[in-house]
Amino acid sequence: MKKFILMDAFLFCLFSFHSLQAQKLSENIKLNQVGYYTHGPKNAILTGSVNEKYFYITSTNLRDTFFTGNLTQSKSSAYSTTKTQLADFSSFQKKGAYLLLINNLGHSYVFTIGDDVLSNTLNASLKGFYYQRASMPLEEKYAGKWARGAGHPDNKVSIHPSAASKERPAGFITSSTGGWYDAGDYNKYIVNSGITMGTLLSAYEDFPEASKSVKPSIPYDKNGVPAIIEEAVYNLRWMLTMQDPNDGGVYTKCTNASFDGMILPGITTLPKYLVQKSTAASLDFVAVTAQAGRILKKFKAQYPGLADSCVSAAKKAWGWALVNNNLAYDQDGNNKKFTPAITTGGYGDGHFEDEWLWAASEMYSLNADNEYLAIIKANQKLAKIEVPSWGTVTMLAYYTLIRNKNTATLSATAEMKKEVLAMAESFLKNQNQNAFNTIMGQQASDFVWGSNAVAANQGILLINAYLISKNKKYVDAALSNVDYLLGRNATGYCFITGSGSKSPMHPHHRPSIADGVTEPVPGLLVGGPNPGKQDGCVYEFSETETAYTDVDCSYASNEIAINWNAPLVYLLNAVQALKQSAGYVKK
Ligand code: 9MR
Ligand code: 9MR
Repeated sequence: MKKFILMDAFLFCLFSFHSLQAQKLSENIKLNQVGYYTHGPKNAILTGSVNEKYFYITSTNLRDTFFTGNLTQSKSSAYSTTKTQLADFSSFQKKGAYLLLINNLGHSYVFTIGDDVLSNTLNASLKGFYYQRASMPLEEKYAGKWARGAGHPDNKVSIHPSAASKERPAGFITSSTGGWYDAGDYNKYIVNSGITMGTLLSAYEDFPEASKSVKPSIPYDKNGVPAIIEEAVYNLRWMLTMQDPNDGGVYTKCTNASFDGMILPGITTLPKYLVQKSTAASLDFVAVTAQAGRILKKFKAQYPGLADSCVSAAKKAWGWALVNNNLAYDQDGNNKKFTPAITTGGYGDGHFEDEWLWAASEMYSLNADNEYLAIIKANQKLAKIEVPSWGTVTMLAYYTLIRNKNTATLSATAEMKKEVLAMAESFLKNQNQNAFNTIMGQQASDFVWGSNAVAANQGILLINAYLISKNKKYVDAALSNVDYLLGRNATGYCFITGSGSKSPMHPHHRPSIADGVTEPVPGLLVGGPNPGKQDGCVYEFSETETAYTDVDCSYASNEIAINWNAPLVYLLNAVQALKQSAGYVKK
């Protein structure tokens, strides 16, 4: 009898080994390629059609099967011809590395289950900012094979005719050194730095304790300062150079006349300009410097004088904006009047209600003066309520007023809380009708230039809904968008360079293109599916949710940008901070 059982087991092993050997990697299984929390939700998506009822979670050599689950009925996706089936293995809670297998189809990429699965990607995504630093060398000690020279010094930039004033006429030379390169290009834009800095500073403000464990290997100048703050201060110091000390107005950007070629930073010595002051740049500057002033009071010993400088810069820029309250950055208009013509990124925005709201909210949080409250109330009725982007910062005002003790009880804030919860509910309402069961991608309008930042910013909104209500369902929903970014999406890409198994190899990122290193600079979130395809490149797939291509030509789907990485840092940090409260890991 004993012998028979052994024989039986031997034959079974042999049989399953053989059938499994026939299994190959299948790109049709889309899952979070980085990892799932031990006790958290775990979903994968099968795309295409198979005639199978079951899926299996196996060891990485496919020899042991640990879990068997049912595939759900097939669904048609609303934004492509993709058909999907869901594989839910949330009840499988054993730490380790695994594959998901479907007979006669194949297996997924390796994924892990554990208590700290997101921390490497979180560290990498903050380090992505270090790699964007201008005007300082990236030493091998920190940057490894992506080490490089200092890039653009930007210590002699000239005032563009569009920005000329009595004290600083056209051609006046000043310094605007430091800061982060915006994206795949080497220019530095205040409007986009605005939302980026607001988001990073909020990642710290909402979760100060968890932020301390985000520790990428970057040069730490200051003892006891969390890396998020260190990194943000690098860009903050640059932002302060963008203010005209004479009148307080803020230049829109520090830029070449036209984009550099596909070269390493600092190879060209083409002139850089500070271009036209604008209302949006000045108000975004107010918001960031006011928020930084508030936060940096905690770090007065490490950054002597910086908090105070920020507060006075904020007040000065506010004063300028009150006088110049409707001055859009008009690149085309300027190019008709001034030379050289400037053809780099516009970040042009002609609606300032949301910027007034954000700037006033930060100023009021700093100093509860009725002047600011009146502006908050007036603009609250006018500002567009939508997921934040560089041009619509309404929600950044909401988050600030909701977060800060002295503003959380305002009647205006009560309204804002309701609106955040209503938007979160609208996200949750039809989640299970989405073929990928994520919050991202329930509407075609999610798939814009930088759609991955839409996913991350939806996540932030949901985290704020949790902070207001303490209802864990919002964290689960935010986590579905983490899965989206890490591979559970129609393209099957994990959208962060250097993370997961199938991630972008050819981002539109000048250093990555020019450095001769095979792997792109890591920790950078690419733009993602964008059926607009404004770059005119060849896309392998072109449907709404699949319009992404991993070629360096594609700046409309495969560039990277600081305002996309920042919400990624916030979201991953928030989920790490809340993983115990949400029950994803045992205390
Ligand atoms: O490289 C530029 C990228 O950073 C911008 O996002 C994009 C849109 O403004 O433009 C890219 O530059 C391209 C330019 O617009 C047209 N000529 C080719 C340039 C490089 O691909
Ligand atoms: O992210 C920006 C996107 O919303 C705009 O549609 C696009 C075209 O104006 O520009 C994007 O921003 C780019 C900026 O203009 C230049 N640096 C690279 C940015 C990311 O592609």
